[in-house]
This record gives sequence, C-alpha cells and structure tokens, in this order.
Amino acid sequence: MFKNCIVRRPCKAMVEGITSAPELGKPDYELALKQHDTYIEALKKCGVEVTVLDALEEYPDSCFVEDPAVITSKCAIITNPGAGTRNGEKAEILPAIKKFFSDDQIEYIKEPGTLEGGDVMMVGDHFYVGRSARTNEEGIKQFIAILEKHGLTGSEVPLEKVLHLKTGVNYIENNNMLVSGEFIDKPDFAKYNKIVIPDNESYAANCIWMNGTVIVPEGYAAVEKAVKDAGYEVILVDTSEYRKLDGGLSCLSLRF
Ligand code: CIR
Repeated sequence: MFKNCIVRRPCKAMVEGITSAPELGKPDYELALKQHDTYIEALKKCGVEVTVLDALEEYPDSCFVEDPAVITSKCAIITNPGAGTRNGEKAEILPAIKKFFSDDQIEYIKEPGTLEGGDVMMVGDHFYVGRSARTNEEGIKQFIAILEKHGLTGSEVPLEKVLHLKTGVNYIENNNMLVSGEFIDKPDFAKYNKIVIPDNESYAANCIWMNGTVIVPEGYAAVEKAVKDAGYEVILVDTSEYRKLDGGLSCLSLRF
C-alpha cells in the first residue's frame, strides 16, 4: 500500500515543455492547474498524504516528478535524466526525497549512465527498466546493481517506439497489466494477465494503481470499462493538458 505521494505544481513555462505531438497544441496553463488540483484530490481519496512541491519555472517539464527519482520499498534512487533540459530536475527533487529517506537510503545514477523514472515499472520486488532514448545501457546497469544491493531485482526491456516504458505498459497489481502497442506481445510480460489497450486509446495505457483503486485518464471509455471489468474501483482524472507534453497520470507523481 502507498502512504505518500510527491507532486510538483506545473509552471507557466510548461507551454515550452518537450513534446512529440505539437499538433495537439500548447497546454492551457490555467486548465493544467485545475487538472492538477483534481489529480491531487484523486490521490488523497486513495488514502495517501500528498506533498506538493512548488512550481519551478526554470524547468518546463518539472511537474513530471516521476522522472528525476525512483522510490522503492528499500531505497530512493535519484536518476540522471537523459533529456538535457530536464537533467537539473534531479537536484531539485533531492530535498523532497531527503524528507523521507536518510542519506544511506539514497542512491544515484551517475554519468555516463542516464535513466528516467518513466522507464521504470515496479512489479512487487522486481523492476522492469525500459532502454529508451532517455535511459541508456549504463544507466540500467547501475540501476540494477543498486536494486540488487538492496535485495531487489531488475531486468531490461528495449523500447522501439514510445517515449518511456510506462507510456505503453503499466502494472495494476493482482497480476493484471495494461499493455499497448509494442508491449502486447513482449515475452517479458507473457506471465501476466494482459489487458490489451486498443490503439485508439493507447494514451490510457498509463493508469495508476493506488491502494486498490485505479486512476484512469478521463475520455477513454474502452480502457475505463476494461479496468472496471477487471474488478477495480475507478477514479477518472482529465489529463488533456499533460497529454500535449507526452505526460500521463504516472508521470505526475512519485508514489511510495
Ligand atoms: C518529457 O518529454 O520529458 C515530458 N514532456 C514528458 C515526461 C513524461 N514522463 C513520464 O512518462 N514519466
């Protein structure tokens, strides 16, 4: 069960955030703030304390707190984001992590390794790590060594198309996994009960399990139904403005 979440308010500069889909237009900052409020309320409904960090205008993508850190049951790992404009976010997240973890529980991914938390999917004590344009072989090697030092395990999953691993695949506990596109037939995930996301709703592969409830992005009826049919309570949160920056529900929080 998760007890805590860390989120960071979006900044006005988010309109200059990285995107692979400029055709969706720039995010509406005021609407993004309202959606962030709703997101925080949804997390709280799932029984967690939410730490809300101040917006950081120097980093347009800094509301996506999942990327500069990974939190496990045994340790926190400050990553080394592969996106140049985001790399400095690792220093900005550290004070918040230090409120929950002592220095000997905090590990670091170091150059030349790069890794972003969006590429890390936790399944119990095992962590799948996407090798992507943001997360390199050396970053994965360091990450798995850190996991093993703390009695956890990890394995690499090469990505071909999507930004981060969790853009396309998410574990929602009870052996259930939401899978889309390139992940549907990956042998790595053969042992899970796969809930296959239709191509026209692929954005909604990024749902989060929160203490028995699954938070699903609003506007994806097939995914909402599939998650409900799998037996979960569902809370819908509209993330339209974050989608314009390739960001989804998991990207907006650290959950631990
Ligand atoms: C980026 O390209 O880094 C941001 N615009 C989106 C980050 C999404 N984060 C995630 O999937 N964990």
